[in-house]
Amino acid sequence: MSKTTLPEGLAVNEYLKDNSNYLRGTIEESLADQTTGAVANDDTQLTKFHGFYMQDDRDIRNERKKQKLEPKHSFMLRARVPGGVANMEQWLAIDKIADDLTDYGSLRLTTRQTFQYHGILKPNLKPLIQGICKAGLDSIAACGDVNRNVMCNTNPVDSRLHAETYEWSVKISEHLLPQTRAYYEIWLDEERIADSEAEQEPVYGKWYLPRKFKIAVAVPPHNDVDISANDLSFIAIANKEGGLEGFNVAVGGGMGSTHGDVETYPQLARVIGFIKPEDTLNVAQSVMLVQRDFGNRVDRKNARTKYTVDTLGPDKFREETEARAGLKLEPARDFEFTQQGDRFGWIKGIDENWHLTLFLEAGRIVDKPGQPIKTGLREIAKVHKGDYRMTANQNIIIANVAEADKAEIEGMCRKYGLLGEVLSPLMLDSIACVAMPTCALAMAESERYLPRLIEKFDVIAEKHGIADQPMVIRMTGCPNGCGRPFLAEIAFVGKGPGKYNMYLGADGRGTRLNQMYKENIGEEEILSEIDSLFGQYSKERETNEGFGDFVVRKGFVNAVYDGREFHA
Ligand code: SRM
Ligand code: SF4
Repeated sequence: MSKTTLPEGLAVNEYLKDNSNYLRGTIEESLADQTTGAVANDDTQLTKFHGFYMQDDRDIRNERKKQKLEPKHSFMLRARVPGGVANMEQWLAIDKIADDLTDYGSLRLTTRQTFQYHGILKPNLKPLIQGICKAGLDSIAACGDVNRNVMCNTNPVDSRLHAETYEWSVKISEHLLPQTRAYYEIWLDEERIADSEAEQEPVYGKWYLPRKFKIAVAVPPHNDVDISANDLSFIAIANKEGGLEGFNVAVGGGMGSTHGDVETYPQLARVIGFIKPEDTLNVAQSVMLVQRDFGNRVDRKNARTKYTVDTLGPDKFREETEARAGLKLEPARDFEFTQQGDRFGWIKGIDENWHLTLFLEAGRIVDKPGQPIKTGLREIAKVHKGDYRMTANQNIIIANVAEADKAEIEGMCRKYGLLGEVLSPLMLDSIACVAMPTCALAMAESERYLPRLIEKFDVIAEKHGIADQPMVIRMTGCPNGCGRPFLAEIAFVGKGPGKYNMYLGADGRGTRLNQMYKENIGEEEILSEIDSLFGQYSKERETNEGFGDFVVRKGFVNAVYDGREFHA
């Protein structure tokens, strides 16, 4: 290990990165240690840059403690799939790896258009990573203080604009990948070929970023990627021919906060200008470098780009971006988002192919009694000639189906319970983060609870005659915000077992934050609040008024357009 050249007083992760020899650390030694299912503490921070986290099964944590056993360690791995597109050969490989190399035997689609495996035992990590790489995927920079999986509007083929923006999301992802060969050496047994800093990390440098960095590309009017949860967003602007004129650039969105700490808050992305398509990579890199250079390296709770933008101010942030990019951003162009979430059912693309968006409960792909969806997606993958597209809302699109194959695909979806039941608008627009039993930070259930809670909301909505009214409802097990709860019309954020803070008032378009309405309530109180609110909404709403707009108009919460007013 080299001696650090960093000043004292920085966040501990800064010294870890500095000493890691470009993300190698002692990961190889940790893997070879057969006395434990864990990896060394410092390595748990570095493995995030390689796409995986150490976890333990929290359902059995106390029982094992009583038996004086170490926690049942296993690993969660997240793949990097820019824009969420997987071909069928890849899907079959992804599916088989879940069966062969994970304890849970499931796949979990995430809120950032990729998938995770849970329950990977240490000896299975290397074969698993080799398996996904063989399928042409990887997990480089899926987590860690680097640019993460780049999101893009799903259904890219429903217009020329979508196809072009998807290409940009892939290029941005490739352009901002860390250059260290650590991943290839440790997991793919490649020779070490570079040594100098310039060779190893020409853009990031030795200390990478102060914190995670997230990018999304969106095509208005659909805000399915929730641009306001991203450090950097590119909002596509169409030219007269329907192609890509360029992008508005938005910076400093994010969700994470800590209960009771008003210094932390979710924030909306701010638009700082417009660029031509050919400047996209340069500007993406330059925004990231402003965050690299100005982001807070002392306090990780204050280190995301949203705080850097708030500290510098959007104008200074733009000037610093322009200085690094060597260009001036043009004035932002007009655009409007009209909806979050996915568009379910069949959509026809410009190339005459069809695309079918399917709802997956909290993104979990596993065979359930009467609903063998994992098997179904596998069997469809064996005959489907197009691809699958993972959405930013934990759902999946069977994309590029020829007219002649449409009936067969739809029949298979019905057979395997992928299309079988009629789902309520509340369920379709819901997101639940993973939370228990794998997430180390969960304070309450989410994935295993929200769908059952929404079934109860459906009964209440029916009673008040508003069962056909869409509403964006999200739940997370803690305030880190993985299910983007602060952009939901109704949100529940875990406070403790069975207890949630309830938030109201986002606009259903992803352009306004919600605000806390009730603190630390359990199911009984939640249902009573929902009953009262739905009752008032059904009687007093204006024509076409969404639920989030209604609760703001009625003064239940404030309209929050700046995260610094979130706690007011
Ligand atoms: Fe997240 C940490 C799961 C999207 C904000 N997130 C975690 C960890 C890794 C917990 C941990 O650090 O030990 C969770 C693993 C749970 C598990 O068992 O799988 C976790 N995050 C997820 C996923 C799987 C949720 C899901 O149900 O789909 C999403 C994976 C996305 C991906 O594929 O890359 C996921 N996380 C998000 C999002 C949503 C987004 O990006 O659109 C956010 C809010 C946006 C943002 O970043 O501001 C988000 N995750 C966080 C944070 C808070 C960051 C902050 O600024 O404070 C943490 C904790 C941290 O970083 O310290 C976190
Ligand atoms: Fe875990 Fe909290 Fe993220 Fe849910 S929001 S997955 S509980 S870190």
